[in-house]
Amino acid sequence: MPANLTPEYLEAERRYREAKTQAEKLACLEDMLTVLPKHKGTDKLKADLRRKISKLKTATQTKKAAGKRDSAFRIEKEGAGQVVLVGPPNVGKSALVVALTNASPEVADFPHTTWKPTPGMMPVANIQIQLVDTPPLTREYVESELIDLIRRADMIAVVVDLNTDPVQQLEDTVKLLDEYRIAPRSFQGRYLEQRGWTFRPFLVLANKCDDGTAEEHFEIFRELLEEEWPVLPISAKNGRNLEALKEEVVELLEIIRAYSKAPGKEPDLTAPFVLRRGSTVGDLAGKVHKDFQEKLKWAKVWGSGVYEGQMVNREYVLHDGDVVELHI
Ligand SMILES: Nc1nc2c(ncn2[C@@H]2O[C@H](COP(=O)(O)OP(=O)(O)OP(=O)(O)O)[C@@H](O)[C@H]2O)c(=O)[nH]1
Ligand SMILES: [Mg+2]
Repeated sequence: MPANLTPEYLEAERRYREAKTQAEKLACLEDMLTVLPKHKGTDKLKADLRRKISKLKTATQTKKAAGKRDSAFRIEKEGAGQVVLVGPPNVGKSALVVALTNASPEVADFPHTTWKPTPGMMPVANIQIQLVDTPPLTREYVESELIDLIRRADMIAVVVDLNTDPVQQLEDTVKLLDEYRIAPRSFQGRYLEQRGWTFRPFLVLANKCDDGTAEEHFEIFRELLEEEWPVLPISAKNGRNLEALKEEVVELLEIIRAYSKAPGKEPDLTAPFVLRRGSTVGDLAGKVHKDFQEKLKWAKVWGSGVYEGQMVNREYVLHDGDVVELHI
């Protein structure tokens, strides 16, 4: 064994020896390679690690192709929208899912804790939004199924750790996604050729903003950002800004809620119909009942921009909170 191996390396090696699955082994080997001191004495070891990594990757990829159909990475969408949490290892993605939903993925103080995605439902007022915890996204090993999962989501929340070079973490994540043709919705205009690209709203979550020192780190982070990101300083640990996070998610998903009511009855305000911003009375009718969309003649609306019970046609564009009485 070459001299000068650091405690981090030895710790990663210990985890490698204890790893049970191939995916775990692979991640440990990658960690070992990352923390391996770079000097002449470690060249042979480095080559050895690379060889092991490449062998394991081939093995896992062949296995994956065989069992693709019911993969853990196919998460059925539920609720008003699906938000996938992505980012480098150990930034607190799982901790956030624990803090915001009913799910309980494992949280631990070392990288590569999460191996498979876990969905959980986040209540926001009277609707539910699905959050999906994912394994870390790193350049060393990109799982194609993870990329597919991210591509299918309605929104991408990039989580970074304010205490460990968040600017670099954000840039690396965005760049990596860009290489797989996944980009922020706000960048759409910059791409001349848009075929094959997936544009989604991105939200940057600067996690571990627990106290005043972290707050200062956040201010520096924000100043160093080259893009105008929607960004929030948050703490999965003490709950800081988690309510603001929910509001921002609803805003970026462009969700509105509308309620249907029968003539002479009160609407059920606990059971909204979830629509995208810009949706019309006709769209709502389609959600209420397939027949309604075709047969709809007119509607009465209570809400913003109209007088109480104003008569409107199917083209009327709804606002968040509108109550609608459909007439066929
Ligand atoms: N101080 C502080 N620690 C946090 C916060 N959120 C998470 N942590 C800690 O950070 C460590 C990593 O948290 P995880 O939730 O496992 O991180 P992850 O991003 O899911 O990590 P991987 O699954 O490896 O990608 C744990 O020790 C957490 O307790 C936070 O807001 N503040
Ligand atoms: Mg995790």
